[in-house]
Amino acid sequence: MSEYRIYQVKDAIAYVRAVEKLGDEVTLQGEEIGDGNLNQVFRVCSPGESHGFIVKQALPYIRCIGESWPLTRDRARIEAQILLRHGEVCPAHTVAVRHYDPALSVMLLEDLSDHRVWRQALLEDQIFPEAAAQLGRYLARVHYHSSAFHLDYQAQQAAMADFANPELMAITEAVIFVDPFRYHERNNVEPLIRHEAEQLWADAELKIKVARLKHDFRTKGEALLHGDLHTGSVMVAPGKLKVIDAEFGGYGPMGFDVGVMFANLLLNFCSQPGRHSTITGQRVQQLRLEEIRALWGSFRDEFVALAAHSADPALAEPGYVQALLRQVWRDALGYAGCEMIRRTIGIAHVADLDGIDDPIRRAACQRQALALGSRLIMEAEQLNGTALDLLLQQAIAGG
Ligand code: SR1
Ligand code: MG
Repeated sequence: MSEYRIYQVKDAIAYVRAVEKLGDEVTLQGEEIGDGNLNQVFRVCSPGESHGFIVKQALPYIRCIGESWPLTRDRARIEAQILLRHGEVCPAHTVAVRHYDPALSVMLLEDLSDHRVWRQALLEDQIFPEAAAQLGRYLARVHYHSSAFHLDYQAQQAAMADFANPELMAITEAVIFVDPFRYHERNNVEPLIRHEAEQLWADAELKIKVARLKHDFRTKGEALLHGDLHTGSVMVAPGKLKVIDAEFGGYGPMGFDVGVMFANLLLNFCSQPGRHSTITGQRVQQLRLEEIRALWGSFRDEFVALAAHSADPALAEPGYVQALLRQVWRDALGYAGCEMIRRTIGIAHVADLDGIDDPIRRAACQRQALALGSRLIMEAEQLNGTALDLLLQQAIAGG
Protein backbone atom coordinates (compact mmCIF):
# COMPACT_ATOMS: atom_id res chain seq x y z
CA MET A 1 0.00 0.00 0.00
CA SER A 2 1.44 3.37 -0.97
CA GLU A 3 1.85 5.96 1.79
CA TYR A 4 0.29 9.39 1.40
CA ARG A 5 2.57 12.32 0.69
CA ILE A 6 1.87 15.64 -0.93
CA TYR A 7 3.02 15.30 -4.50
CA GLN A 8 5.72 17.39 -6.12
CA VAL A 9 6.06 17.48 -9.91
CA LYS A 10 8.56 14.58 -9.77
CA ASP A 11 6.03 12.41 -7.91
CA ALA A 12 3.34 13.11 -10.50
CA ILE A 13 5.77 12.13 -13.25
CA ALA A 14 6.72 8.90 -11.44
CA TYR A 15 3.02 8.06 -10.95
CA VAL A 16 2.31 8.50 -14.67
CA ARG A 17 5.37 6.43 -15.55
CA ALA A 18 4.30 3.59 -13.26
CA VAL A 19 0.62 3.52 -14.26
CA GLU A 20 1.26 3.87 -17.98
CA LYS A 21 4.26 1.50 -17.85
CA LEU A 22 6.53 4.00 -19.58
CA GLY A 23 10.24 3.08 -19.53
CA ASP A 24 13.13 5.42 -18.75
CA GLU A 25 13.63 5.97 -22.47
CA VAL A 26 10.44 8.07 -22.44
CA THR A 27 11.20 11.61 -21.25
CA LEU A 28 8.44 13.20 -19.20
CA GLN A 29 8.02 16.70 -17.84
CA GLY A 30 5.33 18.19 -15.67
CA GLU A 31 3.87 21.33 -14.15
CA GLU A 32 1.30 22.15 -11.52
CA ILE A 33 -1.71 23.71 -13.23
CA GLY A 34 -4.38 23.62 -10.51
CA ASP A 35 -6.48 26.75 -10.17
CA GLY A 36 -9.42 25.31 -8.23
CA ASN A 37 -10.32 25.77 -4.58
CA LEU A 38 -9.45 22.30 -3.30
CA ASN A 39 -6.78 20.18 -4.96
CA GLN A 40 -3.48 20.17 -6.75
CA VAL A 41 -3.42 19.23 -10.41
CA PHE A 42 -0.39 18.38 -12.55
CA ARG A 43 -0.04 18.06 -16.29
CA VAL A 44 2.59 15.53 -17.36
CA CYS A 45 3.71 15.02 -20.96
CA SER A 46 6.71 14.38 -23.16
CA PRO A 47 8.59 17.52 -24.29
CA GLY A 48 7.00 18.94 -27.42
CA GLU A 49 3.89 16.76 -27.06
CA SER A 50 0.61 18.63 -26.87
CA HIS A 51 -1.16 15.71 -25.27
CA GLY A 52 -0.26 14.07 -21.98
CA PHE A 53 -1.84 13.11 -18.67
CA ILE A 54 -3.52 14.88 -15.80
CA VAL A 55 -2.67 13.92 -12.22
CA LYS A 56 -5.08 15.23 -9.60
CA GLN A 57 -4.32 14.88 -5.91
CA ALA A 58 -6.51 15.73 -2.92
CA LEU A 59 -4.74 17.65 -0.17
CA PRO A 60 -5.73 17.00 3.45
CA TYR A 61 -7.20 20.52 3.65
CA ILE A 62 -9.00 23.05 1.43
CA ARG A 63 -6.33 24.54 -0.77
CA CYS A 64 -7.85 28.03 -1.08
CA ILE A 65 -8.19 28.32 2.71
CA GLY A 66 -5.14 26.43 3.96
CA GLU A 67 -4.47 23.92 6.72
CA SER A 68 -6.92 25.69 9.04
CA TRP A 69 -9.80 23.94 7.19
CA PRO A 70 -8.92 20.21 7.12
CA LEU A 71 -10.82 18.05 4.65
CA THR A 72 -11.03 14.32 4.06
CA ARG A 73 -8.72 13.01 1.36
CA ASP A 74 -11.24 10.24 0.76
CA ARG A 75 -12.94 12.73 -1.57
CA ALA A 76 -10.48 11.61 -4.26
CA ARG A 77 -11.75 8.03 -4.07
CA ILE A 78 -15.35 9.19 -4.12
CA GLU A 79 -14.71 11.51 -7.06
CA ALA A 80 -12.92 8.81 -9.07
CA GLN A 81 -15.76 6.36 -8.45
CA ILE A 82 -18.43 8.90 -9.41
CA LEU A 83 -16.59 9.80 -12.61
CA LEU A 84 -16.21 6.11 -13.44
CA ARG A 85 -19.93 5.50 -12.80
CA HIS A 86 -20.98 8.54 -14.82
CA GLY A 87 -18.50 7.55 -17.51
CA GLU A 88 -20.21 4.16 -17.89
CA VAL A 89 -23.48 5.81 -18.88
CA CYS A 90 -22.19 8.96 -20.57
CA PRO A 91 -18.61 8.40 -21.77
CA ALA A 92 -18.91 11.13 -24.41
CA HIS A 93 -19.25 13.82 -21.76
CA THR A 94 -17.40 12.51 -18.70
CA VAL A 95 -13.65 12.90 -18.24
CA ALA A 96 -11.99 9.46 -18.40
CA VAL A 97 -10.34 8.14 -15.21
CA ARG A 98 -7.39 5.98 -16.22
CA HIS A 99 -6.37 4.99 -12.69
CA TYR A 100 -6.82 5.99 -9.07
CA ASP A 101 -4.94 5.26 -5.87
CA PRO A 102 -7.08 5.77 -2.76
CA ALA A 103 -4.10 5.72 -0.37
CA LEU A 104 -2.32 8.50 -2.24
CA SER A 105 -5.65 10.28 -2.90
CA VAL A 106 -4.53 10.63 -6.47
CA MET A 107 -6.04 9.90 -9.85
CA LEU A 108 -4.85 9.83 -13.44
CA LEU A 109 -7.24 11.54 -15.84
CA GLU A 110 -7.35 12.02 -19.56
CA ASP A 111 -5.68 15.25 -20.69
CA LEU A 112 -8.22 17.71 -22.04
CA SER A 113 -5.67 20.30 -23.16
CA ASP A 114 -7.44 20.56 -26.50
CA HIS A 115 -10.52 21.74 -24.56
CA ARG A 116 -11.11 25.01 -22.70
CA VAL A 117 -12.78 25.65 -19.38
CA TRP A 118 -16.30 26.76 -20.38
CA ARG A 119 -16.31 29.67 -17.92
CA GLN A 120 -13.18 31.14 -19.55
CA ALA A 121 -14.60 30.59 -23.02
CA LEU A 122 -17.81 32.38 -22.05
CA LEU A 123 -15.83 35.26 -20.57
CA GLU A 124 -14.01 35.62 -23.88
CA ASP A 125 -17.34 35.50 -25.75
CA GLN A 126 -16.46 32.25 -27.47
CA ILE A 127 -19.52 30.34 -28.56
CA PHE A 128 -19.84 26.57 -28.36
CA PRO A 129 -23.29 26.14 -29.87
CA GLU A 130 -23.73 22.49 -28.89
CA ALA A 131 -22.48 22.77 -25.30
CA ALA A 132 -25.76 23.45 -23.49
CA ALA A 133 -27.65 20.63 -25.23
CA GLN A 134 -24.73 18.26 -24.62
CA LEU A 135 -24.82 19.12 -20.93
CA GLY A 136 -28.55 18.49 -20.79
CA ARG A 137 -28.06 15.03 -22.27
CA TYR A 138 -25.19 14.32 -19.87
CA LEU A 139 -27.35 15.25 -16.89
CA ALA A 140 -30.32 13.22 -18.07
CA ARG A 141 -28.15 10.15 -18.61
CA VAL A 142 -26.24 10.27 -15.32
CA HIS A 143 -29.36 11.13 -13.31
CA TYR A 144 -31.62 8.57 -14.98
CA HIS A 145 -29.20 5.65 -14.64
CA SER A 146 -28.65 6.28 -10.92
CA SER A 147 -32.33 6.87 -10.16
CA ALA A 148 -35.26 4.64 -9.21
CA PHE A 149 -36.28 4.67 -12.88
CA HIS A 150 -33.29 2.46 -13.66
CA LEU A 151 -32.14 0.83 -10.41
CA ASP A 152 -34.24 -1.43 -8.25
CA TYR A 153 -34.63 -0.60 -4.56
CA GLN A 154 -31.67 -2.63 -3.35
CA ALA A 155 -29.34 -1.45 -6.10
CA GLN A 156 -30.18 2.18 -5.47
CA GLN A 157 -29.72 1.82 -1.69
CA ALA A 158 -26.35 0.18 -2.33
CA ALA A 159 -25.34 3.04 -4.62
CA MET A 160 -26.42 5.58 -2.01
CA ALA A 161 -24.16 3.86 0.50
CA ASP A 162 -21.25 3.52 -1.94
CA PHE A 163 -21.39 7.18 -2.89
CA ALA A 164 -22.08 8.64 0.54
CA ASN A 165 -20.08 11.86 0.66
CA PRO A 166 -20.90 13.41 4.02
CA GLU A 167 -17.97 15.80 4.44
CA LEU A 168 -18.13 17.41 1.03
CA MET A 169 -21.92 17.57 0.93
CA ALA A 170 -21.93 19.15 4.38
CA ILE A 171 -19.67 21.88 2.96
CA THR A 172 -22.15 22.38 0.13
CA GLU A 173 -24.95 22.75 2.68
CA ALA A 174 -22.96 25.28 4.67
CA VAL A 175 -21.61 27.42 1.83
CA ILE A 176 -24.75 27.40 -0.36
CA PHE A 177 -27.72 27.26 2.01
CA VAL A 178 -26.50 28.58 5.36
CA ASP A 179 -23.67 31.13 5.34
CA PRO A 180 -24.90 33.36 2.47
CA PHE A 181 -28.28 33.88 4.14
CA ARG A 182 -26.98 35.33 7.42
CA TYR A 183 -23.92 37.10 8.68
CA HIS A 184 -20.99 34.71 8.68
CA GLU A 185 -17.30 35.48 8.81
CA ARG A 186 -16.72 33.12 5.88
CA ASN A 187 -18.84 35.34 3.61
CA ASN A 188 -17.14 37.71 1.21
CA VAL A 189 -19.38 40.76 0.82
CA GLU A 190 -18.09 43.77 -1.07
CA PRO A 191 -18.73 47.04 0.78
CA LEU A 192 -20.84 48.51 -2.05
CA ILE A 193 -23.42 45.74 -1.76
CA ARG A 194 -23.35 45.35 2.01
CA HIS A 195 -26.78 46.96 2.28
CA GLU A 196 -28.34 44.45 -0.17
CA ALA A 197 -26.70 41.54 1.67
CA GLU A 198 -28.10 42.75 4.99
CA GLN A 199 -31.58 43.10 3.46
CA LEU A 200 -31.35 39.52 2.28
CA TRP A 201 -30.19 38.30 5.71
CA ALA A 202 -33.30 39.94 7.20
CA ASP A 203 -35.73 38.38 4.71
CA ALA A 204 -37.60 35.74 6.71
CA GLU A 205 -39.77 34.55 3.81
CA LEU A 206 -36.73 33.99 1.63
CA LYS A 207 -35.02 32.02 4.40
CA ILE A 208 -38.03 29.72 4.76
CA LYS A 209 -37.80 28.89 1.02
CA VAL A 210 -34.07 28.29 1.38
CA ALA A 211 -34.71 26.03 4.37
CA ARG A 212 -36.95 23.86 2.14
CA LEU A 213 -34.28 23.68 -0.55
CA LYS A 214 -31.63 22.77 2.01
CA HIS A 215 -33.84 20.13 3.60
CA ASP A 216 -34.56 18.60 0.18
CA PHE A 217 -30.85 18.64 -0.65
CA ARG A 218 -30.27 16.46 2.43
CA THR A 219 -33.29 14.17 2.10
CA LYS A 220 -34.32 13.92 -1.56
CA GLY A 221 -31.84 11.36 -2.88
CA GLU A 222 -33.19 11.12 -6.41
CA ALA A 223 -29.99 10.55 -8.33
CA LEU A 224 -26.18 10.48 -8.16
CA LEU A 225 -25.38 14.15 -8.67
CA HIS A 226 -22.23 15.75 -9.96
CA GLY A 227 -22.70 18.12 -7.04
CA ASP A 228 -20.74 21.17 -8.27
CA LEU A 229 -21.74 21.60 -11.90
CA HIS A 230 -20.68 25.17 -12.58
CA THR A 231 -19.15 26.40 -15.83
CA GLY A 232 -15.66 25.82 -14.40
CA SER A 233 -16.43 22.10 -14.12
CA VAL A 234 -17.06 21.83 -17.86
CA MET A 235 -14.42 21.61 -20.59
CA VAL A 236 -15.41 22.44 -24.16
CA ALA A 237 -13.93 22.13 -27.63
CA PRO A 238 -15.62 22.46 -31.03
CA GLY A 239 -18.40 19.84 -30.97
CA LYS A 240 -17.08 18.30 -27.75
CA LEU A 241 -17.82 18.65 -24.04
CA LYS A 242 -16.45 16.87 -20.96
CA VAL A 243 -17.50 17.26 -17.35
CA ILE A 244 -14.75 17.18 -14.70
CA ASP A 245 -14.43 17.68 -10.92
CA ALA A 246 -17.09 15.51 -9.29
CA GLU A 247 -15.73 15.53 -5.73
CA PHE A 248 -18.88 17.15 -4.32
CA GLY A 249 -21.06 14.42 -5.84
CA GLY A 250 -23.48 12.16 -4.03
CA TYR A 251 -27.20 11.38 -3.96
CA GLY A 252 -29.50 14.40 -3.99
CA PRO A 253 -32.28 16.15 -5.91
CA MET A 254 -31.80 16.24 -9.69
CA GLY A 255 -32.81 19.89 -9.76
CA PHE A 256 -29.64 20.75 -7.82
CA ASP A 257 -27.27 19.96 -10.72
CA VAL A 258 -29.58 21.59 -13.26
CA GLY A 259 -30.03 24.67 -11.08
CA VAL A 260 -26.32 25.16 -10.34
CA MET A 261 -25.65 25.20 -14.08
CA PHE A 262 -28.58 27.58 -14.74
CA ALA A 263 -27.13 29.86 -12.05
CA ASN A 264 -23.67 29.96 -13.52
CA LEU A 265 -25.05 30.85 -16.95
CA LEU A 266 -27.16 33.52 -15.24
CA LEU A 267 -24.18 34.89 -13.32
CA ASN A 268 -22.49 35.38 -16.69
CA PHE A 269 -25.76 36.94 -17.91
CA CYS A 270 -25.75 39.38 -14.97
CA SER A 271 -22.10 40.30 -15.60
CA GLN A 272 -22.73 41.51 -19.16
CA PRO A 273 -23.62 45.15 -18.37
CA GLY A 274 -20.26 45.37 -16.58
CA ARG A 275 -18.32 43.88 -19.45
CA HIS A 276 -19.81 45.23 -22.65
CA SER A 277 -21.66 48.11 -24.24
CA THR A 278 -25.43 47.87 -23.87
CA ILE A 279 -26.04 46.42 -27.35
CA THR A 280 -23.27 43.82 -27.17
CA GLY A 281 -24.14 42.89 -23.59
CA GLN A 282 -27.78 42.36 -24.50
CA ARG A 283 -26.79 40.16 -27.44
CA VAL A 284 -24.64 37.99 -25.15
CA GLN A 285 -27.43 37.86 -22.58
CA GLN A 286 -29.75 36.46 -25.27
CA LEU A 287 -27.17 33.73 -25.90
CA ARG A 288 -27.15 32.75 -22.21
CA LEU A 289 -30.94 32.62 -22.28
CA GLU A 290 -30.84 30.35 -25.33
CA GLU A 291 -28.32 28.11 -23.55
CA ILE A 292 -30.62 27.76 -20.54
CA ARG A 293 -33.50 26.82 -22.87
CA ALA A 294 -31.31 24.32 -24.76
CA LEU A 295 -29.96 22.76 -21.58
CA TRP A 296 -33.41 22.22 -20.11
CA GLY A 297 -34.92 21.08 -23.41
CA SER A 298 -32.31 18.40 -24.01
CA PHE A 299 -32.37 17.28 -20.36
CA ARG A 300 -36.16 16.94 -20.47
CA ASP A 301 -36.29 15.17 -23.85
CA GLU A 302 -33.50 12.74 -23.04
CA PHE A 303 -34.92 11.93 -19.62
CA VAL A 304 -38.40 11.31 -21.06
CA ALA A 305 -36.92 9.08 -23.78
CA LEU A 306 -34.95 7.06 -21.23
CA ALA A 307 -37.91 6.81 -18.83
CA ALA A 308 -40.00 5.19 -21.56
CA HIS A 309 -37.80 2.12 -21.00
CA SER A 310 -37.99 2.14 -17.21
CA ALA A 311 -38.29 -1.33 -15.72
CA ASP A 312 -40.43 0.07 -12.91
CA PRO A 313 -44.09 -0.23 -13.92
CA ALA A 314 -45.26 2.33 -11.37
CA LEU A 315 -42.80 5.02 -12.44
CA ALA A 316 -43.50 4.21 -16.11
CA GLU A 317 -47.15 5.22 -15.60
CA PRO A 318 -47.98 7.64 -18.45
CA GLY A 319 -47.77 11.21 -17.23
CA TYR A 320 -45.62 10.52 -14.17
CA VAL A 321 -42.31 11.49 -15.73
CA GLN A 322 -43.78 14.81 -16.92
CA ALA A 323 -45.05 15.53 -13.41
CA LEU A 324 -41.64 14.68 -11.96
CA LEU A 325 -39.88 16.93 -14.45
CA ARG A 326 -42.15 19.84 -13.54
CA GLN A 327 -40.93 19.41 -9.96
CA VAL A 328 -37.29 19.11 -11.08
CA TRP A 329 -37.72 22.40 -12.96
CA ARG A 330 -39.09 24.15 -9.86
CA ASP A 331 -36.31 22.69 -7.71
CA ALA A 332 -33.77 23.83 -10.30
CA LEU A 333 -34.98 27.43 -10.16
CA GLY A 334 -34.73 27.47 -6.37
CA TYR A 335 -31.25 25.95 -6.37
CA ALA A 336 -30.22 28.36 -9.13
CA GLY A 337 -31.24 31.25 -6.89
CA CYS A 338 -29.18 29.92 -3.96
CA GLU A 339 -26.13 29.39 -6.17
CA MET A 340 -26.40 32.91 -7.62
CA ILE A 341 -26.54 34.43 -4.16
CA ARG A 342 -23.72 32.35 -2.71
CA ARG A 343 -21.42 33.10 -5.66
CA THR A 344 -22.05 36.82 -5.09
CA ILE A 345 -21.74 37.18 -1.30
CA GLY A 346 -20.54 33.77 -0.07
CA ILE A 347 -17.07 32.32 0.33
CA ALA A 348 -16.46 31.24 -3.28
CA HIS A 349 -17.13 33.84 -5.95
CA VAL A 350 -16.98 33.59 -9.75
CA ALA A 351 -14.71 35.40 -12.18
CA ASP A 352 -17.74 36.51 -14.21
CA LEU A 353 -18.62 39.06 -11.51
CA ASP A 354 -15.35 39.52 -9.62
CA GLY A 355 -13.47 40.10 -12.87
CA ILE A 356 -15.37 43.34 -13.64
CA ASP A 357 -12.73 46.00 -12.92
CA ASP A 358 -14.90 49.04 -12.26
CA PRO A 359 -16.28 48.73 -8.70
CA ILE A 360 -19.47 50.69 -9.44
CA ARG A 361 -20.35 48.59 -12.48
CA ARG A 362 -19.36 45.42 -10.62
CA ALA A 363 -21.67 46.31 -7.75
CA ALA A 364 -24.56 46.95 -10.15
CA CYS A 365 -24.07 43.50 -11.69
CA GLN A 366 -23.81 41.90 -8.24
CA ARG A 367 -27.05 43.62 -7.22
CA GLN A 368 -28.77 42.17 -10.27
CA ALA A 369 -27.45 38.69 -9.40
CA LEU A 370 -28.81 39.00 -5.85
CA ALA A 371 -32.17 40.31 -7.04
CA LEU A 372 -32.57 37.67 -9.74
CA GLY A 373 -31.42 34.91 -7.38
CA SER A 374 -33.97 36.01 -4.77
CA ARG A 375 -36.78 36.07 -7.32
CA LEU A 376 -35.93 32.58 -8.54
CA ILE A 377 -36.12 31.28 -4.98
CA MET A 378 -39.33 33.14 -4.14
CA GLU A 379 -41.17 32.53 -7.43
CA ALA A 380 -39.96 29.04 -8.39
CA GLU A 381 -43.45 27.57 -8.00
CA GLN A 382 -44.96 30.08 -10.44
CA LEU A 383 -42.22 30.38 -13.06
CA ASN A 384 -42.77 28.04 -15.97
CA GLY A 385 -40.46 28.24 -19.00
CA THR A 386 -42.39 31.09 -20.61
CA ALA A 387 -42.50 33.10 -17.38
CA LEU A 388 -38.75 32.64 -16.85
CA ASP A 389 -38.15 33.83 -20.42
CA LEU A 390 -40.23 36.91 -19.73
CA LEU A 391 -38.42 37.62 -16.46
CA LEU A 392 -35.05 37.40 -18.19
CA GLN A 393 -36.19 39.50 -21.17
CA GLN A 394 -37.26 42.16 -18.68
CA ALA A 395 -33.85 41.96 -17.04
CA ILE A 396 -32.18 42.38 -20.43
CA ALA A 397 -34.32 45.39 -21.32
CA GLY A 398 -33.79 46.96 -17.89
CA GLY A 399 -29.97 46.73 -18.14
C1 SR1 B 1 -14.86 26.10 0.61
S1 SR1 B 1 -15.16 25.28 -0.83
C2 SR1 B 1 -16.07 26.37 -1.75
C3 SR1 B 1 -16.41 25.89 -3.09
O1 SR1 B 1 -15.31 25.48 -3.85
C4 SR1 B 1 -15.71 24.46 -4.74
O2 SR1 B 1 -15.39 24.80 -6.02
C5 SR1 B 1 -17.18 24.26 -4.54
O3 SR1 B 1 -17.96 25.03 -5.43
C6 SR1 B 1 -17.35 24.72 -3.14
O4 SR1 B 1 -18.67 25.07 -2.83
MG1 MG C 1 -14.43 21.96 -8.49
